Amino acid sequence: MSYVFRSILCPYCLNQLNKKDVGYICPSDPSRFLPQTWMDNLFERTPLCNCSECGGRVANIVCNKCKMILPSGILDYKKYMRFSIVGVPQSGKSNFLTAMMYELMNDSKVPFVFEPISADTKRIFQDNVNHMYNPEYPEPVDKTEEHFEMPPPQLWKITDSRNLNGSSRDVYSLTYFDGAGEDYEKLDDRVCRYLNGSKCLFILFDPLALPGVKNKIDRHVYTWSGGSAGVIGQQNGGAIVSDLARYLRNNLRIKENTTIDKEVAIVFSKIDAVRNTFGSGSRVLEPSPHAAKNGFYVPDADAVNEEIKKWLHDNNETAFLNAINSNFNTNKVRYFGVSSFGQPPTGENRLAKVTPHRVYDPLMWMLANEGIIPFIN
Ligand SMILES: Nc1nc2c(ncn2[C@@H]2O[C@H](COP(=O)(O)OP(=O)(O)OP(=O)(O)O)[C@@H](O)[C@H]2O)c(=O)[nH]1
Ligand SMILES: [Mg+2]
Ligand SMILES: [Zn+2]
Ligand SMILES: [Zn+2]
Repeated sequence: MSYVFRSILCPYCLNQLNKKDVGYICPSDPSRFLPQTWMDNLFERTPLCNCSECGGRVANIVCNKCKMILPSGILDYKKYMRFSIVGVPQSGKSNFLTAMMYELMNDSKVPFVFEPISADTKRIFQDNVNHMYNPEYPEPVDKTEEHFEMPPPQLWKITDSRNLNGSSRDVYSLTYFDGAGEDYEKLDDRVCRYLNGSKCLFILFDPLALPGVKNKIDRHVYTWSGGSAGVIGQQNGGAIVSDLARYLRNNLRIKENTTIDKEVAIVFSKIDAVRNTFGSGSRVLEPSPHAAKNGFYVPDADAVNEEIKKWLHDNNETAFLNAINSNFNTNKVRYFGVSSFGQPPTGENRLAKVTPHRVYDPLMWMLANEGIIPFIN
């Protein structure tokens, strides 16, 4: 397929790659570099390898900056999306990402096909799904190991299946990292590029870490939901936000007196465990309407946003709200409430059948911000 070379994003090192930053190698012998012929150049196409083993196979594409082999379709993607997910240890990141991707892949109302495109992504995702969605013995996914460097990026391909009559489909890539909470204390070049290049930040907060909420929760539910494992059990909500904001500022190289000007989804995880702290008629506890509405349904999102702010206020977490307001551009902040399991664990490392709740709302918001799905009013 021919294409006009646009700058692409290396999903591994997260550098923006121009034509000269991309190389072609023999699929059978990675040490053999293949030049583009003048015809390849003219038509902007990937060269073929005519060595005896390959016999005309399409060459592998490599990133000249990090030397990783890039996904074969990478030059044809329409958009390279990244979101960053941050959250202290045990806030629920890994279970949330697993539930989000699994539900997106399996909900017939979602008009996109999601596929993992690297061996690491497939392995990690499958392993997590085998835990959470195990028909006999569902259990939470394991705690993420702390990494000496960055964790491997999780790479997904998203194919838009709405344009069924057309011959070509829009294809996007989505990259995120699921680090251990402890990784987020480090400064690293790649983390900087990753955070800087993300238009959208997902910040996961564990409602059980909020002093105003935690005393209202059944002790078993609290313990089985990782409530006592969090290292920040003693901090108040405002301090948790300030710590995260400091980490983001350092990595984004933003001064202390400027707000963090990105779209920020403030996502409260584990909503199942704090159900009883929401009033009757709660919108947060209602199922997500977005997929059925074929877009991001703003009236619902606004109601959820307001309800969570009020809930924080009613639970003496005004300091949390103030810390968000003083660190972020409030016009770009939205509050979400999700549950990866749908109901609290039934024992230590023991789940009932998982029925995730609203897990893909933040991603729907991001897709709307990217212009891929519409905002519906
Ligand atoms: N009740 C309830 N508990 C949850 C939910 N999601 C996660 N948990 C619990 O929260 C704890 C932490 O979940 P993880 O997803 O591993 O959290 P993490 O942020 O990835 O943690 P690190 O890998 O240590 O950074 C586990 O004990 C989970 O069982 C949820 O939706 N509801
Ligand atoms: Mg984790
Ligand atoms: Zn690279
Ligand atoms: Zn070859």
